Amino acid sequence: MALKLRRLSYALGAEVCDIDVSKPMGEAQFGEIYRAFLQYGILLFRNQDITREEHIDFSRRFGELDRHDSLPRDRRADHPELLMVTNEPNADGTPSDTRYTGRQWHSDMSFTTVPSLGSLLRCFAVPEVGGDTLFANMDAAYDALSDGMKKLIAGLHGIQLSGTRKIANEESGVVRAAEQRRLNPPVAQPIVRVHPETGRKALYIGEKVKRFDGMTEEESKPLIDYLVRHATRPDFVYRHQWRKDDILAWDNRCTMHQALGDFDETQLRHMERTTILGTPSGYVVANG
Ligand SMILES: O=C(O)CCC(=O)C(=O)O
Repeated sequence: MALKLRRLSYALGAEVCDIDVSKPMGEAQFGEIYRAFLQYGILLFRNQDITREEHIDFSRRFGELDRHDSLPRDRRADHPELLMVTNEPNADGTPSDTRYTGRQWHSDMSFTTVPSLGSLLRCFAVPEVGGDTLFANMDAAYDALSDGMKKLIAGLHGIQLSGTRKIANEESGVVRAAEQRRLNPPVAQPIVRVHPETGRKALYIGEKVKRFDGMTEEESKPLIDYLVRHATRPDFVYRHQWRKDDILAWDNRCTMHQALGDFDETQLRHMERTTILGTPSGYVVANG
């Protein structure tokens, strides 16, 4: 049966309707899903009241899963393939380490030399209002640049840092950021990347990029800021309003995203993410 798709926005994204991802799925049906994933950059599956194992099994159809060794504090002890994004306090009452995950424009695992192919985020609980996530189409953002700008950025590499969360000022956040940086030395990634499956060029920028390799921060910042601003123009962005049991799958090779803090922090927001391993890219820099 042909896949029933509903577009989410002009910029990117489609909902796959009337599907239960925990049910057995043949190669042909998954092939259709994967083609839609490549075409739309984001796929939404609603009403997926499934187990953690089923989330993991479905994610494995997209590729080999990351066990999150570069983010050991954030993974579930019982399922290392699942990364927590939650404001639920720890058992001892201390605040969750992952409550501010994703509060800056980024593409998953860009700070490693094996950036992610894609991620599947499952929503367990959302606040009454807000807690939305923004996604930007980085193919469209690249295409819209002038030829002059495309030429200027063609050979540039951006140095991506881990542990750069905007809100990490209390002690646990500072300790966490230091650990992250120890585990993940700075990595330079091309500012323009070619999608290994679609062949399309995409901007590979975000708020984890500190400077361009071979340039100072002061020299780099205006262009980094411009490129992030350009890529996140409303024309290129989809804003997702979560419902419980949504699963959103995104292609990290041609999108970036940001979790918003537009909600009452006393209400529970709980997400769990699988991360699909991508192909090697970039190089470690000694003087990040
Ligand atoms: O919680 C969200 O909405 C997004 C989390 C995020 O940025 C991530 O998992 O990479």
